[in-house]
Amino acid sequence: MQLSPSFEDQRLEPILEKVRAQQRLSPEDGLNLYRTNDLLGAGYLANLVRERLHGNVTYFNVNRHLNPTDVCVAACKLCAFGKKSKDPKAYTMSLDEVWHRAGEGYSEAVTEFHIVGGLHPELDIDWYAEMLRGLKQRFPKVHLKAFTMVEIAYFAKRFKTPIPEVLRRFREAGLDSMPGGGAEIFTERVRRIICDHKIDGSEWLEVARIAHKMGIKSNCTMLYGHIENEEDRVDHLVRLRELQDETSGFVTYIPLAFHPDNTPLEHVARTTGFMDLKNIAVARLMLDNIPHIKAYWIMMTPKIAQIAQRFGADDVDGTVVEEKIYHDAGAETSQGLRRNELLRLIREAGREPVERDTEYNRVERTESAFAILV
Ligand code: V47
Repeated sequence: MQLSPSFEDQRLEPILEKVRAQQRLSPEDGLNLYRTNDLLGAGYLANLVRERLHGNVTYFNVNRHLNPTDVCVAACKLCAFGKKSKDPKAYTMSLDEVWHRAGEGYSEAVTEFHIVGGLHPELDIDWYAEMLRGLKQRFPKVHLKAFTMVEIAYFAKRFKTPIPEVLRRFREAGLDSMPGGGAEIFTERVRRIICDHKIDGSEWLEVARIAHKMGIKSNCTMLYGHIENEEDRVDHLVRLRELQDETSGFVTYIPLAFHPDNTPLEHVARTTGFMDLKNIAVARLMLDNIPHIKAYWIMMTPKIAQIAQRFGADDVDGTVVEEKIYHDAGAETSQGLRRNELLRLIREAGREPVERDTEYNRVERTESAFAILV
């Protein structure tokens, strides 16, 4: 027998009916979910979907972030990471440094390198291909999740090379999949203010479409908690859902909370726990065709990421080791978590931790490999 919850907000009743019947939610349902104060009601609904898809499992991975350069020709108001090349604080690693840095965080345990950087005005396409090739040679078992749609569009323009050709060259050099960054908010009105130097929303989706059609999977994101409204967020989710209907290429969606420190939008208030959990829940309900919803602990804090596992999230990201984009923007979380800390975070939420690789295959650890990690 199914227990019927009593919602504080009657607008959630028809959504419950749709969730039970596994029907697609409308943009209006999305707006009602964003507007309700019945967070527990929204979380209950999202948890129904999450448990239907993933049971009691929460995924995590052992990964390492690499940011080869923070030099960036764009000057997006949302960003505290990118620097002009003349800025004395800017850095660009040599290829040897990238490979060395990858090795520093590497143990037998790492299954993924997550590689993103600024839009550098001078590095050429061979440099990037060589970086991937060198990483693959040195760490053949590690999955290379590299370059956002924004970077790929920039390379295509700067190297006067069509997007499919850029992707083909990178795939040949070792690229396995792509992260979900740079999507921000697709609505032009907002994009013009927070990231007017970036490709527009349709172009972001077009690069994803091309990659997916070439068999390259990716993640997707949305940046919330700045100047966007509920309509902008629903529009963003619906556009991701439409592309996913076409390509099935998105693996995981990650809502990213805006961190204002050290950005020109410093006056914007930080997101609250309520808003963070709401964004997880609405995503799980609206994105019925994207398999995984990630509560990225670096951005949400480990405490909120833990609770998010009961509000629709089935993934908490990974060990990360060294994080720059959020920490430059004032994140107070640590830069990495050890594997046993992730395990505790998940177990104490009453979920079963499953270590995964980037493609969500289970990673089984031998005793000796495990000993390195704890
Ligand atoms: O693209 C930049 C955002 C993204 C700020 O694919 C900011 O598995 C908040 O995309 N405040 C990078 N956000 C992070 C990202 C990501 C993270 C974890 C996993 C995956 C994945 C992807 O962070 C950027 C941009 O959208 N960002 N500046 C800021 N001040």
